Amino acid sequence: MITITFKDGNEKLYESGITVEEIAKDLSSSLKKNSVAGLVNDQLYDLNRPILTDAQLEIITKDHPQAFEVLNHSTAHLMAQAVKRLYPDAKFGVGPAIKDGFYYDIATEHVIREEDLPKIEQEMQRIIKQQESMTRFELTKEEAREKFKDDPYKLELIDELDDNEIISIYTQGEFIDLCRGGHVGNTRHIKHFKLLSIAGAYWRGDSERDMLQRIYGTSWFTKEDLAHHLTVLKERKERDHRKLGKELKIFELNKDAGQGLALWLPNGYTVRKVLEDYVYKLERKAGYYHISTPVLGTKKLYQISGHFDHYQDHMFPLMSRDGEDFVLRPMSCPHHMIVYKSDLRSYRDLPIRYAEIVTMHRYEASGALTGLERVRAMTLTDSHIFAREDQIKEEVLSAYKLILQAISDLGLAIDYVELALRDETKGKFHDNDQLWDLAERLMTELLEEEGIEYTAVKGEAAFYGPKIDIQVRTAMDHVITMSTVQLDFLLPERFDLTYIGKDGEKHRPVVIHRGLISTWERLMSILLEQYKGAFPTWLAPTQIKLIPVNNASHLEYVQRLHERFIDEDFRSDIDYREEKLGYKIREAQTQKVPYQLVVGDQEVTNKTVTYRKYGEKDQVTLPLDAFIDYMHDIIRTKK
Ligand code: TSB
Ligand code: ZN
Repeated sequence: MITITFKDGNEKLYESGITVEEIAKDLSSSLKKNSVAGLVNDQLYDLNRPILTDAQLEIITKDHPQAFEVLNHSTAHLMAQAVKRLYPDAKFGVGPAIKDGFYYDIATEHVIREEDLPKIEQEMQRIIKQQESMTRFELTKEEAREKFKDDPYKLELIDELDDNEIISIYTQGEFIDLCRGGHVGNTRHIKHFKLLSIAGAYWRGDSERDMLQRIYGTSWFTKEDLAHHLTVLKERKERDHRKLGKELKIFELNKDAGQGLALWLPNGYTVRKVLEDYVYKLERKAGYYHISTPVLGTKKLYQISGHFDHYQDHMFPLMSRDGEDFVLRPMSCPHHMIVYKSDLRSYRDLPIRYAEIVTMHRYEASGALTGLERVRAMTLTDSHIFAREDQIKEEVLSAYKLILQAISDLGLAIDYVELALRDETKGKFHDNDQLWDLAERLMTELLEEEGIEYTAVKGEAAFYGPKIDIQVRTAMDHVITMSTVQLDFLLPERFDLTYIGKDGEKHRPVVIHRGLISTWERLMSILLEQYKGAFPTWLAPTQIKLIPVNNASHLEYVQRLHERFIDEDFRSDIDYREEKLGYKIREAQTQKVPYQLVVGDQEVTNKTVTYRKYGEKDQVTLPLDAFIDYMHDIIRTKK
């Protein structure tokens, strides 16, 4: 007999070899129905794994935080068995549970396509009906090597384990798999699942190694939960900027042009241009001066700054000409330091705020590239502010406030503010402890004093200093940085920046790096997702779409309206095509044009305008001048 101690301290005697499922059944029938696995002495146990010694037991029920993981991991095994039945040559990499689901990496000659997924699901259903027990066996490393001798991936995993480690394998009908465990014990417990997609994945994430086929799926305890999750996924897809960017003809990504090198189409470029004009005015009002510096710089420049030592992983390789080495810049800071040094500075000149729309290039791993969200060529609304020490807090704060202003003008929602600090155990940060302590203290104090809520995260700082980052959540549920203010004592030292103080002596300024509203690329991805492609009028690529009911009789008036609108600086377009009226209206709708103006006899006779706003049913008729005033108001107030 063994003693089982429960979480609440109660004890009970059982026959050795009893399973979690049997204990659950003994306690109550509802507990049995809801049990998924067990924690035996804090170790995850399958429902059907025998308990052999005295132990502490917590039964994992469906509402336990670990239950979803156990279910999804079990479903991954189920899928692997089905795949192996359909494609007998299949070998398997890893198959973990992930957030909201699971995947399994598969090597087979058969190229798995979307159309194959229902077939695999059917086979999974068959295995569920067969009620295959998922049974655990423990082997020595030698025995495990023998069992998996035809499977190079599993052999590699086995070889990495300690020599005297006990290795567990699971059988499930004819299928065996290497696994630590934590399963639902029998395939009949798996009920509500769906296979979602297929992607390529390198074995061990290494691009030098085999490319496997990864099938993603998701598994839930109830039909309703599964249905709800599938709706969420569908909505996410609808909001995904990659899909919207294509439909609205905003940007193009093309293998031959280069991965992560986005091409801006007329609609995208128009929005970008409006944003650029907006940022220019905003910055001029806030005391910034604009400069322009090249995308190429010498290696030496980036050695002085420290980018070469701390940031090389993110840089494209060197280019050489006439015995000189060049880099494509990953940041503009070094150039801006040189601009500061182009003149003698006095304490009265500070702060100096240089702003630039900076095109820069970063090497990002190909697996990390995501539409416009993470690219390799990007253009940042950048600034470097040179200030005296006594001006630091004021300048960081006003940069932060300007960012909030821009975010509010753009109508964007932020997720949270992050204070990104260094991790002193990692080599990617500069190593002057004193400067780090000072910079981190100042940034923390400022956030506290201003009552700004923030989350501090170690290891996310820039190599030169701490950052205040404004984080946004994407349709794919990634958290990315939109805006940033960074405090830097390092670059002023490395470039030996000085100003003449009141005392006539040389002093060192500090540098504040500021990214206002990210790169145009990332900002566009955020705008597309947050507005679901329906830009507010002031940003919309086309603000007014003129649709003549009948080209022969209405085109002349339409043409006059169009010219008037252009004179008023509205972005107007005419749909001249000999298509059905309904078709043209529908297309203006799918292009999410904010104002659709259908022009017929009434409008021509009365010199009026009849518009329908995107997303609204009703039409409104106004005299032309009233409509123009109305549009100016909408655009000026950024409604
Ligand atoms: C603010 N030197 C500073 C600058 O002065 C700097 O470059 N900071 S940064 O590294 O944090 O980048 C600034 C912003 O660029 C980020 O906050 C992010 O919004 C955007 N960004 C960074 N990497 C990418 C990328 N791969 N694709 C698109 N945008 C990016
Ligand atoms: Zn910078």
